[in-house]
This record gives sequence, C-alpha cells and structure tokens, in this order.
Amino acid sequence: MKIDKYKIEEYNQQESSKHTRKLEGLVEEIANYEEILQKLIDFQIAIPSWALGSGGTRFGRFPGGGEPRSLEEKIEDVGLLHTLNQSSGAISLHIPWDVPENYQSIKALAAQHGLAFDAMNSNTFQDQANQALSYKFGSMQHVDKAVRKQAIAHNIEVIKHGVALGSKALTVWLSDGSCFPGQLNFRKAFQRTLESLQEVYAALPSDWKMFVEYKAFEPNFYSTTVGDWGQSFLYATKLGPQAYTLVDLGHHLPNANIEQIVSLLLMEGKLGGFHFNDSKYGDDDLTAGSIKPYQLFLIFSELVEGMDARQMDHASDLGWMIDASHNVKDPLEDLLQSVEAIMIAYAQALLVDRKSLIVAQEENDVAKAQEILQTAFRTDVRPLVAEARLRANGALNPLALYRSLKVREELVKERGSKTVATGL
Ligand code: LRH
Ligand code: MN
Ligand code: MN
Repeated sequence: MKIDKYKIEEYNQQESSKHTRKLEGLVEEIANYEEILQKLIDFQIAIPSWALGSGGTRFGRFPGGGEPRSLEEKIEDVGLLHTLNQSSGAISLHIPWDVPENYQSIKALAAQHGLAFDAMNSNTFQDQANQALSYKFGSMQHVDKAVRKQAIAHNIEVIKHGVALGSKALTVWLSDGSCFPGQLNFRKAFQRTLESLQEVYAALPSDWKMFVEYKAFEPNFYSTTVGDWGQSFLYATKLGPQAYTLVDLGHHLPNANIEQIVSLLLMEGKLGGFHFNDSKYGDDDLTAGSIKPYQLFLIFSELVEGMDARQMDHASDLGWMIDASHNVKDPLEDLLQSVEAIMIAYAQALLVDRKSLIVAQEENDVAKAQEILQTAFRTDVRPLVAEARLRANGALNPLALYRSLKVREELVKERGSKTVATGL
C-alpha cells in the first residue's frame, strides 16, 4: 500500500487552525526558532527491519497480521512510516534475517521510498539451519578457532552486502559470555574476541564505521564479553579510529547513568551511535520514551552539549537507530511513537538555556541548574515537532492519520492475517 500525498495535505489542512493556535506561544518564546526547526527537519532515525513484525518473547509470539513477508515489504513498511513522519529515512538490516537477493532492485525500491541503508547488523547469536559450527559457547570468543573463523567470515559477508547497498557501518553485537563461574577465562575470551574483531575491522572499507554494541546480560547470565561501555570502549580503542561504541539504552544494569556514559564517550570521540528503546527491568525493548522520558531528555541534553562542543553535525555524525519491538502493539504504531518520543526529547534538549546552565554550574547553583533543565523538559514541544513535519511534507499527527487511513487493515488485506516477519 502507498499513502497518497494529497491525503496528507488534506489531513494537514483539516488540522491546520488547531495546530497554528498551539504553535503560536512557542514561536514567541523561542529565540532561535527557525534554527531549531531546521535541525528537527534534518534529524532522521533509522528503523530496524526486525521491529516491523511483532517481537515475541521466549514465552510466545502473537503476530498481529499484515506483517512484512519479505525484505521488499519491510522496505515498504518503513516507506509508510517515512511518508507519514518524514523522520524515518533509513532502514537498518539484520543478516541473515534480511538477505538481499537482488541489490539493484532493493536499492531502487529503497530510493523510491526516500530511504537509505543504515548500519548493517551481523548475527552470531543464533545458529542458522545451514551452519557448520555452533555458537552455543560463543562466536568470536570461542575456544575453537574454526568457530571464530566462521563468525569472522559471516561479519565480512555482512559488510559485502552493506557495500552493495550503500550502507556505511557495521554493528556488531555479540551474545558471547558465560552462564556460570569458571566456564570462561575472561582474559582469553577478551583477547580472542579482540583478535576476531580485528580481522573484521581489517575488512572494513575506509569510509565505514564499526559499532561495537555492549550489553550487560542476556542470553548469558554470569558474564558477557562485551558487557559494558568500558569493555566496548577498550575494543573500539584497540581496534582503531573507525571503531566506536554503540549505546543501546536497554543494555545497562538498573539505574545506570546513561547520560554520563554518553558525555564521556563523546568527549573521547568514541561514541558511534544509538539503539533507542525504553525499559523498566532489563532489555525490554519497549517504545522509546514510554517509561523514562526524562532520562531520554537528559541523554539528548548531553548529546547536544557534547556534539556542539566538538562541532559535530547532529544529523549525520552519529548513527541514530531504534531497537524496540514487542508483543502487544501494532509494530508500525509503536515505531511512530518511538520516533515521536525521540524527536520530542531532541527538541527539548535544543531548548536548554546552555549559557545560563554553564553559569549555574560554575556557581554551584544546583537549584538553578535543575530549573533550567526542567524548564526545557516541561515545555510542550509537540507543536514544534509537528511544524517540522509539516514543513517536510509529513503529517501533523502521523499516528492519527495512520489510524484514520486504516493502514493496518489495508496491509492485512494485501498480505493476509497470518503473516510472520523474520526477526527476533
Ligand atoms: C541485542 C540487540 C542487538 C541485536 C538486536 C536484535 O539485545 O539489542 O542490537 O542485534 O537486539
Ligand atoms: Mn540493540
Ligand atoms: Mn537489545
């Protein structure tokens, strides 16, 4: 299915006076209004191919119908999101869940929907049907060199797919680790993983980045070989200038101060990108901003501060991706909500009165510093985000229009009610 441009225009027309009324107050209050709007228009968040179907848990999966049955249909789904919000202009693929068969036609289809290929993801955390050796005891850390070689070869193959599609980054997430004390020699596991990553790094084209994603636990529950930002930073530093740490918000131990991690990684020039999601307990992969919106804002506040200090381009110098999917919502509605929450947090972070904050910090005026941050956080920036979308020819309210156009119903009609997308 395709959403006609005039449907969006028609909807925006209907909503126009309500929107203008809400926007008026903000326009007067924000000094650099046009500059902020342009930043919001430029900001794009990649959609993970594996979030377009209902994510299951290990206890079950409840597909909602109309799920994409092929890579082509996944691209079409991201195209629908992008048409509605104009902020989802890229797709992130996971190999082998998304093996592209014909690069030219896949590239052409993506271009038709205005989509780029964001970071490519490798998968050495599952055994595939035709695979010679098992990853039961790890992949890049494995005691058997042949298993390590298989994992390296897979990553190099993923790079090749990415090169053919025009991607510029490889995200490596390893589930390697151990479930019981004594199972693993930590030092040997680290060194083997480093050597394996070095071989993959050597195969990286010169204009590519490698993102080393960390995760504290799951599926291993005693140790993880890339378990936190310190370990990821060590690998990335030892690998070289093209390697960076990737922060997935759900991959920390409870109450971790993610905004501080972000600030220091930026300071060291080693922050590569994000997997946005939200969580209450662990790697819950819930909709971004659904549980801890203040944390999301604080992270963006550090991002804006740190990127501006290094004169980085907000839109293009880091990899912005969502990694969220679960059981109970329509995946496309969920993704529209995630993108919206990210845009809101970003807009609020752009509103922080930086000059006054520096003064408050230098004067140890703690109450003032809090007031400054919370003034930005408590500003209802939704009309601003909507205005950015309007100027980019997106819908004022993408979720409302998605519902009134009955997009899911159309997809079920086209694809059937019993489709199951590949992914987790
Ligand atoms: C691991 C992870 C990683 C994988 C994705 C499917 O929990 O966050 O990014 O590639 O989930
Ligand atoms: Mn992730
Ligand atoms: Mn995860």
